[in-house]
Formats: sequence, structure tokens, C-alpha cells
Amino acid sequence: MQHMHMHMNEAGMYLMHIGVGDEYEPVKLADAHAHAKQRRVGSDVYVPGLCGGHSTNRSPGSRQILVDQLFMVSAQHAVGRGIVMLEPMLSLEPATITNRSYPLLFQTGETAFGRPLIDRQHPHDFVMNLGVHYARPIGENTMFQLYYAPVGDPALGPVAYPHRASAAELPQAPLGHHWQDSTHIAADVATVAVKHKWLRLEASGFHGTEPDENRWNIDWGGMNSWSTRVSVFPSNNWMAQVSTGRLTKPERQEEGDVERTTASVHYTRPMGSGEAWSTSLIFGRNHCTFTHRNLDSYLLESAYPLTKKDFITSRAELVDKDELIVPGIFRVQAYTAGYTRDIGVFHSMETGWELM
Ligand SMILES: [Cu+2]
Repeated sequence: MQHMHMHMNEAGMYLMHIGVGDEYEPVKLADAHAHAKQRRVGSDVYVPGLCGGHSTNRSPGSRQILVDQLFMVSAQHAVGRGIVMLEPMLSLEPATITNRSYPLLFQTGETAFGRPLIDRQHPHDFVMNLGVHYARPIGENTMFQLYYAPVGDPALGPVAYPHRASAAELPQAPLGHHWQDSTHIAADVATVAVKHKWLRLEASGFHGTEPDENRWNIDWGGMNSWSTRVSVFPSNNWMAQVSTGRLTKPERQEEGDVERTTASVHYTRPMGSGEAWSTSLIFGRNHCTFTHRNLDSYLLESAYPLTKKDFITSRAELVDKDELIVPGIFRVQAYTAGYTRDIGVFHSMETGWELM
């Protein structure tokens, strides 16, 4: 989609390669994944639509069809050598996911009907992202970036799974979501970032408590948590990050703060079909200041395009959980393999079915 970049300055191109929220995905990955689905509707407004239909049967005795729908608009305006970008993103999960959650064996995190979720995954809030980016080159090969979002993604963790290329055709949440990338919907997020050649440094402040179960409002809270992230981009195909932060009282019904540390490596390779083969290896650790426990998680996932419409997907996870029905720490292992066929593209929206 190079033609869309032609009228943009350097700062605009930098922002176009940010995945969603605050993450900079490799060029090839961004082009093959999000940007391929974008349509230009105004002078500087783009509407990429992502939408997936998905069937899951991972919890005993229950089956639910998932339709994950994300709608994102991106508007930008050049200011001298800099650029301002608005990037609202809406999720239709609150409307399409019934019972305030969907079955996902061994999943934990957040609540439904007043109780912590166990073996179920929460939907995302309607307002998934509402952020303003400003980027400006400072000197040669150096980009300065500011980001503020009432709801958005602080500099902590890998690209969150709803936006991650290696997870794009596998829309159910990883069991390690709340160990790795669950802060992507935080409130009151401010980030300062500097990228020089292949190295980027970021620092964020944000509100640490996760959204409540009312998915239609914005769960506002003051900036009481922090994070910092170092990312490297050795080539167009590789990126890696290490990040750490402190989340003040992330769970509404549990005591304690969480110190989270994550590390991840992402590889993406364009294939003949025009789609990309994307793979991620992710580590995430939560240290709870109340229980003094370290809980670790590991994830390996890959999405391989057979053709433009057919994908082989796979995910393997190891997650230490202490919130399951039985007390104690359990190391959960989960392996998912699937085949996804995109069944049609209409009005900048894609639909697909995954068989598992
Ligand atoms: Cu999430």
C-alpha cells in the first residue's frame, strides 16, 4: 500500500507503522496485516476494518460462536515536520458476546455478574482505544513521539493479541492475556517515546485498574501506574521488546499491586500470496505485591498463509495460574491449532471462520 504513504511526511509514515495504540510493528507486518485492509475515505482519513467470525468449544459442555469486530478510523494532520494522528477504535464485542463472557477453559481475569471470571474470557469495552499521537523527527534518524489516550495502550508488553499479526486469524484471547498484554485498554495513558534507528525507548503513566464489566462506558481513573519499554528493530522482519511496569490494583476484587515484566520476539515474513507469515514468542511475569508470588507465562503462536484466504494457525501456552477453582498455583498448558478461511470481504470488513 505504498501509494498511501506518498503524501505523508516522515513522521506520518512513522505513525502509520504503529500497530494500534502505542506499538510499532515491523513495516512488513503492518503492511500485510492492518494496512492491507485499509480504505481511504477522506483526504486524510482511513478506515481499516477488522472482523472475524469464530467458533470455540474449549470449555466442557458449552459452545459459543464468537464474532470479534474491531472498527478503527485513523485521521492525521501534518503540523510542520510533525504530525498529529487521531485513532479511535471501537469493539462490537459487548454486543456480540452474550452473558458478559465467552467460554475459554482455564481463562481468568476481570469479572461478570459481580464475580471473577474462571474458564471464561471477558469481552472488550466498546471504546477500545481513543488516542492522540504526535510525532516529529528530531535530527537525523531520530523520531520523538507523544501519545495521550483517555483509553489506550501504555508501553507495556507485546502488541496486544487483538492487533497482533501472529494472532490475527486466532481471535480468542491467550490464557496469558493478563500476564502479557492486558493493559492495552488502560485509562488515562500518557507515553513519551524516542526512536533512533533500530532502537526505541518509551515511558508511560496510566491508570492500573482494569475496566469493570459494564462494557459500554469508559472506566476513568487517575494516572497511578507506570511502565517502560525498550524495543529493537534489527530488520524489517524482526522486532523484540523488553518491558516492565507497576499496575496499581489491576483486579477490582483482589488485593495488591502487580509488577509485570514481559519480553517478546516477533518475526514476520511476506509470502507470495501477499499475506505474511507471522510468529511471536512471548514471556510475561506478574509479581503480586500482596501474595508475593511470581506467576510466569509463555506463549508461542504463528499464523501461516496458505493462500490469500486460507491460514494455518497455532498457539502453545504455559501459564501459572492461582485464580482457578482449586486453590494453589497450577501450570496450565494449552495447545491450539486451527485452519481459518476468510469467506468474504465487504465494505472494508473481513469475515472468516476458524475450525478448531
Ligand atoms: Cu484485552
